[in-house]
Amino acid sequence: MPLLLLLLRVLLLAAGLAVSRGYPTAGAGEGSLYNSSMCQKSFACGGINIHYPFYLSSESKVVDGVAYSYCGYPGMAVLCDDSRANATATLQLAGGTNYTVHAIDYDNHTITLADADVLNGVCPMVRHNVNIPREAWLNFTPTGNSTISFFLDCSFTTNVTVAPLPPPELVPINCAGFERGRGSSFLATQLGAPDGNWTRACKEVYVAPVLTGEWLTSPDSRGRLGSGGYGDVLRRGFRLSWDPSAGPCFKCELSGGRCSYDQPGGFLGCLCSDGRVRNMDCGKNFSLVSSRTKRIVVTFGREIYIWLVE
Ligand SMILES: *[C@@H]1O[C@H](CO)[C@@H](O)[C@H](O)[C@H]1NC(C)=O
Ligand SMILES: *[C@@H]1O[C@H](CO)[C@@H](O)[C@H](O)[C@H]1NC(C)=O
Ligand SMILES: *[C@@H]1O[C@H](CO)[C@@H](O)[C@H](O)[C@H]1NC(C)=O
Ligand SMILES: *[C@@H]1O[C@H](CO)[C@@H](O)[C@H](O)[C@H]1NC(C)=O
Ligand SMILES: *[C@@H]1O[C@H](CO)[C@@H](O)[C@H](O)[C@H]1NC(C)=O
Ligand SMILES: *[C@@H]1O[C@H](CO)[C@@H](O)[C@H](O)[C@H]1NC(C)=O
Ligand SMILES: *[C@@H]1O[C@H](CO)[C@@H](O)[C@H](O)[C@H]1NC(C)=O
Ligand SMILES: CC(=O)N[C@H]1CO[C@H](CO)[C@@H](O)[C@@H]1O
Repeated sequence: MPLLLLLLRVLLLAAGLAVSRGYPTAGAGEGSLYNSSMCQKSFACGGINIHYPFYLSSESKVVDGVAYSYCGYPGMAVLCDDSRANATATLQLAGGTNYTVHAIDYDNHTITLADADVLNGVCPMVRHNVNIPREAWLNFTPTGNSTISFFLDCSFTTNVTVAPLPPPELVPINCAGFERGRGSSFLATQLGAPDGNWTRACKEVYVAPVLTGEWLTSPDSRGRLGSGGYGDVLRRGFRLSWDPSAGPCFKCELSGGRCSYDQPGGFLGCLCSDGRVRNMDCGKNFSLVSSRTKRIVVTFGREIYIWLVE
């Protein structure tokens, strides 16, 4: 047993040396302490499990002297309104527009969102485009996305110089209670999303991202789009994805750390499990996995060492 302990102590010392040797020219913030409670929280909100790289928007802390910093990726702050009977997880996109979080798939790095404005009513009004803030680490998924375009308050004339007549693929929105100005309103799915000068006849044009699916393509569903079917499609939401291997975060996370960013999206450092902030990564970490009478198993970063003891 004493031999075992001695071996361990030597190993730990070696690990300490290896880690400290990795940072001979530490930057200003290297090794400063952070409040480790900011990374540990996983919380349930509206049935959604929210954790890194998402974070509660109210959970900012001072990291490396920078206030309002987060443990998570830029633009992935979740507002949890738990004052209501049913808590709702909300993600804000550009312009402070609110999107209700339907699901987060941490394995596939996708989040499904729906415009909070369209959740109620058979024929909801679309009031804006979806704009992802430039600093946010979110993007439309390369597959499975589509769009519905809305052409609101249109007044067509027969004078083609003013605006030519609309293409026949346009679907009139004929919901009772769908009021937008004096003109008529239309929608078009991506398959037939026509572009052209005729849109000048419409006061407002918005494009809403949606998930692809048979609800867009089957003749039955398409027939119902204009009389409220579009509301069902919008409520299913749309999907955004993030790329965890992008940017400085990749090395940090590989070493077991969590990335910290400031409010405008600047990388602050790697938050390590020892409670310290590092510039790039946490170095190779060292942990004793098991020690039996004749065997010591140790992981050192992603390497595994097994010692057999006499
Ligand atoms: C860390 O943050 C938690 C939660 O906000 C707070 O209760 C605690 O006092 C903080 N610890 C330090 C050392 O600032
Ligand atoms: C809360 O949500 C559940 C499931 O989404 C629903 O069945 C229930 O009616 C909601 N309760 C309130 C008070 O909105
Ligand atoms: C988004 O939700 C927040 C919190 O509920 C609210 O304060 C804000 O006004 C909403 N933004 C818009 C554009 O409706
Ligand atoms: C998500 O990933 C799992 C494997 O981790 C895969 O089976 C599944 O099809 C993926 N789902 C989507 C929607 O891509
Ligand atoms: C069509 O509109 C243009 C521009 O407003 C106008 O100059 C022209 O006289 C109109 N043509 C007809 C046939 O009304
Ligand atoms: C749209 O109108 C502009 C002039 O306002 C014209 O130059 C252009 O050719 C028109 N485009 C189409 C597709 O009709
Ligand atoms: C050590 O590194 C491994 C993989 O590199 C990681 O999964 C683990 O969380 C890290 N442990 C600590 C305590 O940082
Ligand atoms: C906005 C966006 O990323 N759209 C993509 C949706 O998916 C198709 C392929 O299915 C891509 O071509 C688009 O670029």
